[in-house]
Amino acid sequence: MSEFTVHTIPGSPFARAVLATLEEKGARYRLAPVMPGTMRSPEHLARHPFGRVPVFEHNGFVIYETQAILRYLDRVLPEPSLTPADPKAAARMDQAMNVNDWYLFQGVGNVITFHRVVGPKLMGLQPDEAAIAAAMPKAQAVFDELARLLGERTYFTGEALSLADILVAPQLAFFTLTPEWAELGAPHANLAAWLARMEARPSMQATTWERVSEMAKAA
Ligand SMILES: N[C@@H](CCC(=O)N[C@@H](CS)C(=O)NCC(=O)O)C(=O)O
Repeated sequence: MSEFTVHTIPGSPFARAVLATLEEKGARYRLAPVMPGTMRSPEHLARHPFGRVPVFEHNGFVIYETQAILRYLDRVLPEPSLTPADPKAAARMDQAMNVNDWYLFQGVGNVITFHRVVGPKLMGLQPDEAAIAAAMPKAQAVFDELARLLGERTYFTGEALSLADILVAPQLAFFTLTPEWAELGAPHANLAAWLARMEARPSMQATTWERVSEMAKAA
């Protein structure tokens, strides 16, 4: 029998994308909690040489990098498919996923949501207002582009959910916990409505920070 294990700290948006994909596929899985402060431990570095989460295991096969994990899951659990068959729609999916990793997370999410949410909640840090202000012009450009890419579609690639939606939604859900959401996300009615659609999905409801914390406690 397949055994899917996700190593993560509760709250990680990248890990939430993996968990939500498993939920969308109706797969059973196990959460292996990584304790805050242990990301650079020899034990975790053996799983992830860059000291990050998530790390994923399937019957002894270990892999990190969220996009690789999501695509692997979509291949080993083909139903329902989360990759469009149409080449242009698939390219749009890949594009949005790379916008997530290269522009939304780097220098935007890992600054603004770190200083507003992760640092205060997990490390007792005060937000670095100067760092947040410096990240805002790039953040504005990324949110504008995400809204443009989504357009009037139901999901990023059309009428059907894809891996792009599942990767981006946890990052944007994190932004709704910050005051910057009012400036970045809320003015884009299409993006806000898409996020509401995503957050209403059982896969997203099953993988909130609170639900993943409960899974971690029960593990
Ligand atoms: N490229 C990685 C990014 C993973 C990542 O940055 N995860 C964050 C949590 S959401 C992390 O582990 N941060 C810990 C750190 O930066 O020390 C992926 O796609 O999995």
